[in-house]
Amino acid sequence: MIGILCAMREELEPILKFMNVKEKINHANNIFYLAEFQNKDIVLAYSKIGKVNAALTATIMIEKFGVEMLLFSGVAGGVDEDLKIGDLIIATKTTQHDVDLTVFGYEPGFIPESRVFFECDEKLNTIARNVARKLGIRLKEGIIASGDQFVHSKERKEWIKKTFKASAIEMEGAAVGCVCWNENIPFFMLRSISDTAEEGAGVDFDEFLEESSRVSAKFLVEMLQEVKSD
Ligand code: 3QA
Repeated sequence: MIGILCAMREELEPILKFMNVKEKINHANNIFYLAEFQNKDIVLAYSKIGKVNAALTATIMIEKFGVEMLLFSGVAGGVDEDLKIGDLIIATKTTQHDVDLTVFGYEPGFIPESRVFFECDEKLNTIARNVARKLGIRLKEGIIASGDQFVHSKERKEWIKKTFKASAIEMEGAAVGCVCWNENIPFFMLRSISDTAEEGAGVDFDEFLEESSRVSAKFLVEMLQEVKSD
């Protein structure tokens, strides 16, 4: 079973269009769509916004539905200069930019017995790179930083960029990364840029959420054809 996770309904809908949905299961205020796609069993859901919601849905996918890998698709605020609205990025690793235990001498993002960065699965990232090359699509990669805030200021964005060497910002990736690291499940994170996380990001986000969600969804579905599952 493959798990596909989004944060928002708008991010999941363009993926569901490609799926043959067999059953819908309500659990913990989430809807889990059991689907088939090219003979692969898939469970899909959107978690709602933020790290806590994403961690809950990711955990249920692993513990209740027994997924063997988790793929995330959605939108993000671009940090790298060359990331334009609509561009695609995969995470090499994810981190929580709003974790601050620095007064105790820990580096930003660090939690004792946990870690600052959660690595994404190299095999899945290799599949993504190959699919991008085959289709002639530009696919960036880099660190993606997550926090429970919609970033809309140059100052906060620059701090996150400087502190974590982040290429993009969103609100769920590190939560799913953390759950998958603890559960020892391969994790893949794909995002299409909806805004640049500066002043005006809210307006851009509203304008580009739908289109960028579609870009990410289409790429994920292309990729799914190359993903092997049991
Ligand atoms: C926040 C969404 C959340 O799931 C994280 C979008 C895109 N740009 C970002 C930015 N900072 C942080 N995250 C992001 N997602 C927006 S919800 C708005 C309310 O919508 C990624 C993201 N600059 C209401 C329904 O339309």
